[in-house]
Amino acid sequence: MTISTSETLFDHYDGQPITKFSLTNENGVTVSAISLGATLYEIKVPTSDGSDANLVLNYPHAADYLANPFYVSMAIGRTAGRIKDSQLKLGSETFELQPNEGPTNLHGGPHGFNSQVWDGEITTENNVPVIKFHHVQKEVDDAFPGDLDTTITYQLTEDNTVKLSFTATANGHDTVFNPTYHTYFNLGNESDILNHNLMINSDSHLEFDEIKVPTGNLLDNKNTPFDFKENTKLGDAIKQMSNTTEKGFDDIFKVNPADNNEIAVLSDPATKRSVSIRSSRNGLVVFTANSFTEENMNFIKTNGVGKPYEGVALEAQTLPDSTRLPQFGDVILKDGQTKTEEIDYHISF
Ligand code: FUC
Repeated sequence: MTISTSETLFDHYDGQPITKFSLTNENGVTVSAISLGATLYEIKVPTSDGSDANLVLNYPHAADYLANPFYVSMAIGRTAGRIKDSQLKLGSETFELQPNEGPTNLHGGPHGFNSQVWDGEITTENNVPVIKFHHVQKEVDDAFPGDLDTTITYQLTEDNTVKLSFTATANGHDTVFNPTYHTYFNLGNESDILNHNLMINSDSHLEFDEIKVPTGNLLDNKNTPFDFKENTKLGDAIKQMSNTTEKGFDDIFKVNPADNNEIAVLSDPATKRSVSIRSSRNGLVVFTANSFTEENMNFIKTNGVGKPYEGVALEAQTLPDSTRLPQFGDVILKDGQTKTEEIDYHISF
């Protein structure tokens, strides 16, 4: 199996060059990433008319990625999700993080992984070409304890799996590490995902307070619009949420990874394209882009206009704020310790 690679100048951001790196397999599948935010730029698959289709939302310019609060397909860290009152409890200590949503620290705060320009290269790992991004997330920049030496690797396999792996080492203090990708999929040829089907290996989702901070309670999915155990048309489920403020999903599902770590499958019946999401961790955020607006959402897919339900973000992670709510998991990285987390997208078309 041969993987061909390319590296091109994508744009400039803040005076810095932003590079786009690509991997293409012999089936004609391409995955590309840009160094701003280590962002997943595209997953392209061949179409029957001899062209190709991009399965994730993207923008023409680097600045578009930070012009709105939606983290479009960007790397998220040190911690995905919301930390109550921006107070990170770690052992007997409490660290004051930087708030970026009212009192809350969201997705690593204002200086998280997504806001950084990463050092990128195409290199090989076990003789296979990979895209590798490196960045040291500094305590002085994001106020999380300790420095976090972080590498994000993209690999594309011959069976059309995009393998994303995050490896981090804590230096100077114990810290937390719960990365994800904020990937917005739109697998079809339409400008929304209402006709997509979604299956999630989940029996429950998280209860929130009025500012979306988890209370620690789990709510049963059964007999509610949150039941995605069987393949469910997203448009039907979203319609059942029409009397909620959100008018769609912005929710955290507790998931049960299958033997192959599958936690969810998104599919588009019209084009027969699908993605199986694999992760060994216990959480998946589903955000159906309910609050996308026309402004500052310069999507290539819709020629410069954003609209609700244009994509669905599926964010595999450990359930959030788990140093406050230890029943949600353990994302603590001890000083000097190294840990790897993985998310795989297995594509069919
Ligand atoms: C998800 C949501 C948040 C936010 C972000 C863009 O992670 O949980 O509410 O809107 O996406």
